[in-house]
Amino acid sequence: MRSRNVLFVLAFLLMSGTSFADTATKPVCGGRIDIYSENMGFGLKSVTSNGLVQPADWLPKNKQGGYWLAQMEIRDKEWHYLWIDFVPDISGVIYIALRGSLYPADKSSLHEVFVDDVVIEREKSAKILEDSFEQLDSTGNPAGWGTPAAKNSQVSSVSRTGELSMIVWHDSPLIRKIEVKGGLHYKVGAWFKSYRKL
Ligand SMILES: [Ca+2]
Repeated sequence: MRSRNVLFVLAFLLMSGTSFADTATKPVCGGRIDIYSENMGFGLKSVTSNGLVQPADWLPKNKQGGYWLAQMEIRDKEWHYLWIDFVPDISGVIYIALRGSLYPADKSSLHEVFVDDVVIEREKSAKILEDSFEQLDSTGNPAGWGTPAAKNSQVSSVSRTGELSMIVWHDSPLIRKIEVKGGLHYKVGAWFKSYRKL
């Protein structure tokens, strides 16, 4: 059964050769959610998503279990919901980053995405966070969120709900940290929309 599946995948890859070329010349944008423990010091397990989910394969093997990401391609003008669900091995601090998919820096304008309406939920609990990015703090970032560099996030009036959303891309994510309890399911979901004129 396994070998038949491998053959099927190979056949599919051969048949879809042209679409790889299309993707290379016309990058699609994508929404992405990263979750990682502080210093990748503890693992996150049972990770599932409605998008493509993977560990951080650029990290050393012993750190990969502490950093996961989920991403989803966006090929139309609609808002799309992406979620990632996980269970921390132990209690501690985790970081959540909302960003766009990775593309070469010289194509940055092709993969900026709007993000709005993030929800963080914990098993056996009420929602622990619901944010439509309507409140900005004195630094220009949505309250409770930061950016990796010393710059403000980009605010947009293209919103899914309320009046504002944020514009993010791979190198310009919105990040926040939350305390988690080991052994419980957490789910982070957010809505993404292409910034490009499609
Ligand atoms: Ca909003």
